Amino acid sequence: MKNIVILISGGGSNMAAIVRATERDRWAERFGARIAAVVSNKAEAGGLALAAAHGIATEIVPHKEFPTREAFDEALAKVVDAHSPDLVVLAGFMRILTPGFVERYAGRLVNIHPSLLPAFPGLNTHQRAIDAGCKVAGVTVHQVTTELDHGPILAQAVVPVLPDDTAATLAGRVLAQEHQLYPRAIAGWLADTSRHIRKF
Ligand code: NHR
Ligand code: GAR
Repeated sequence: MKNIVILISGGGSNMAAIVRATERDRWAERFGARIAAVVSNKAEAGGLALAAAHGIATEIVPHKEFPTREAFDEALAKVVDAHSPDLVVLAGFMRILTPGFVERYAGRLVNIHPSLLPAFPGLNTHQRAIDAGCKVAGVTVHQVTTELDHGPILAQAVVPVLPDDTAATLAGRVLAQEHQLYPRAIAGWLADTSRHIRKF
């Protein structure tokens, strides 16, 4: 069985979309894959209850309890490794990861970023797209490398920026696309690796 570990910080709506996709599209049968755990750096993350309700293990590693990023990432890696991950999925995870963490999961660490990368890496993407006068915005699923929001692009979706958009209305339109795109991109990754396993 391929184990997916999802890291969240907040509402977890992308995580919820992935959980729904695993059930609706029978990822266990089709890809031999399951969500092994959902891990949050914030105890109050709304997604934890939903994950638990679906019978998924949940863990909290509160970043504020660690003196350095390295110490936090080491504790996080221990918790993640306890679930033997084949794929680690950042879904609204808000802590920048150290090179040590990224290298440990090289090739099996993905993120969803709410802009059309390479435009607008970092935070506050929707306001920046509006301020730049962009006519389209969107979302990118990419592999995570040590350079923030710069890894190889796996999938993208585009939405229009409308004349009266605020950061909140644009974020909502982008988020609806995220919920379609992220499960599809992960299913694609899973299908790819099963093809390799069959080949060798
Ligand atoms: N880590 C690495 N090494 N590389 C990436 O590409 C990463 C990453 C960790 C998270 C998600 C990313 C996004 O999609 C992500 C990609 C947090 C910040 C940030 O500045 C920036 C980008 C992303 C996530 N975080 C602040 C920090 O000091 C904290 C902000 C907060 O807590 O609200 O870590 O946008
Ligand atoms: C999503 O829009 C995601 O792309 C973005 O935060 C939202 C999380 O929503 N991620 C980042 O900004 C990472 N820095 P969710 O918790 O409901 O999935």
